Amino acid sequence: MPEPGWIDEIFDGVRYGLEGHVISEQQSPFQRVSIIESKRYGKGLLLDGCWMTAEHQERHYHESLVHPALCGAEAIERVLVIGGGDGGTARECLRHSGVQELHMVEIDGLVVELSQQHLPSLGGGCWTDPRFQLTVGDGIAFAANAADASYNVVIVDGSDPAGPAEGLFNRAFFENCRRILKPGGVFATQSESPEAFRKVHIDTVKLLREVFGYADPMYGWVPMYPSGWWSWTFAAVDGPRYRQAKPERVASIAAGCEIWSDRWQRGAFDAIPANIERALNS
Ligand code: SPD
Repeated sequence: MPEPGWIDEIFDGVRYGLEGHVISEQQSPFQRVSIIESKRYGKGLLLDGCWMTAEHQERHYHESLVHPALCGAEAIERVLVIGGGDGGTARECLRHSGVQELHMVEIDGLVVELSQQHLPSLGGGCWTDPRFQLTVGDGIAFAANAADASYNVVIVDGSDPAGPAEGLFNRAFFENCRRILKPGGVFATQSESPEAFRKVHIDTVKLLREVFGYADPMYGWVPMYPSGWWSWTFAAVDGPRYRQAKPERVASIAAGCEIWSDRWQRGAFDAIPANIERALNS
């Protein structure tokens, strides 16, 4: 077994690290994919040296990204996930029995392969669920080619806006996501840290408000990400329906959540930092 050491994401003069060792490191056509074993959070995944997920911490991120959208959309029969190759987002979506079809489009097949091999608890049963359909390909092109009004919920689970994920933060992509949403639909994306990626975060929320009409960030924690303070932004065209969780859907998933609850969600939307609220309104 390799000597344990520190595995760090270095960002803007700060190191965000876990004690552990690297199990597998491979270069895909898109990025360096690393699987690590950590002392505190179990096995984890990094892409190009940036933290993506870890077994004993992933619930913070995936529950926050999925449940406001799946509890707020008018209907949830057809769900599209762009990115999310570790399977955590698909797993949380499929906990909702109203989901009949879940299409996931992940650009990097190596992320899927290594997650299935080393992080099986992330995807859980998603990989063999008959409702689940995986496309290994470009999610931006997939959204551009999808039919108008074809999904009830569109969720973007990408990495930071550099490399393969850069196009997941621009107007053309968001416009396609709005176009492919059915009436009463909800769009969700991870929207970076209000501290470590302040400008990207503000620009993303403002752009989503322009494109959809309604968009609000929700704040929580992902301890190993830069600053540990993270955000997810939800958007809709017919009002902020993502803020109103449908009681029957809450009842069906709440007991199985570690972080998310209807109450937690309300607080997390309200926990907008004053300086971000001012910047969004300026
Ligand atoms: N800075 C990290 C942003 C990563 C967002 N996606 C994580 C993938 C987890 N499914």
